[in-house]
Amino acid sequence: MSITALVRAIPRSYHRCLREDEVEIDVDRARRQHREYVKALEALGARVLELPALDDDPDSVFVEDVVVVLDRHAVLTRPGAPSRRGEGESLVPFIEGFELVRMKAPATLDGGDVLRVGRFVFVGLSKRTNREGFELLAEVARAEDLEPVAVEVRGGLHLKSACTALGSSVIGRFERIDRAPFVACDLELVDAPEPMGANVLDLGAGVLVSAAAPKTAALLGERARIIELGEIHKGDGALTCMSVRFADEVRAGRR
Ligand code: CIR
Repeated sequence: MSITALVRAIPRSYHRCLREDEVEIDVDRARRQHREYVKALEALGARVLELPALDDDPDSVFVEDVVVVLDRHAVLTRPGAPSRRGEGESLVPFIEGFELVRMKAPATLDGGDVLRVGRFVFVGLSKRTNREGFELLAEVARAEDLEPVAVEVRGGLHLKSACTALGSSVIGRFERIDRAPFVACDLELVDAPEPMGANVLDLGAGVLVSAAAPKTAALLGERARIIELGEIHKGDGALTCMSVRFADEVRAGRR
């Protein structure tokens, strides 16, 4: 199974991105880290489509938040942060094989709150994703015979700041989210030994792990591919948020 990954280059304005801590960001270093991320995706067999930077949208490298791709549908989200609502439209040509759904107000949802594991679609109710956003995505998921599950996110930015897929299991920090919704779906849970270990990117051929999560890398052993993401973490980003991945390359745009 080949994977297509849409990514978007770091914009010149990245140092002005939304973030919890006003730490200074080195845009050139962020660009180097982004290039390493792209190389790592390719090394694990992904076909990477790199979209041009949107220099006026400081958060636009975090492409996962603006579109959610299921098996047949792509949902263009209405991000929780108003400043991010112009990022999605230019992605449309790249997902042209999917049935497009545009999320409308009052719904808000960030793709960082959507975790697909098998036929389950977990959706975090967070600072960025509201109940209406969940309901809209749930309707689309049900149309594909997938099972939507709402999960309260008690801390941090997104659901996937707290947990991500590891094969058919879920690895996470379960002080920020309840285990119960995952246990009810019979999923195996793995405790991430450190906060940055909650967001890994499993591409089957290997698992990308942040250099800020050495214990998690050790736990995963030979499957781990460690990459440096310091400037990305400063922008409250992690591994999953910098790409939108889907399995069927026939559906990817041709531009
Ligand atoms: C934001 O606050 O929207 C960005 N600075 C970070 C978004 C990270 N996205 C993600 O983890 N899915």
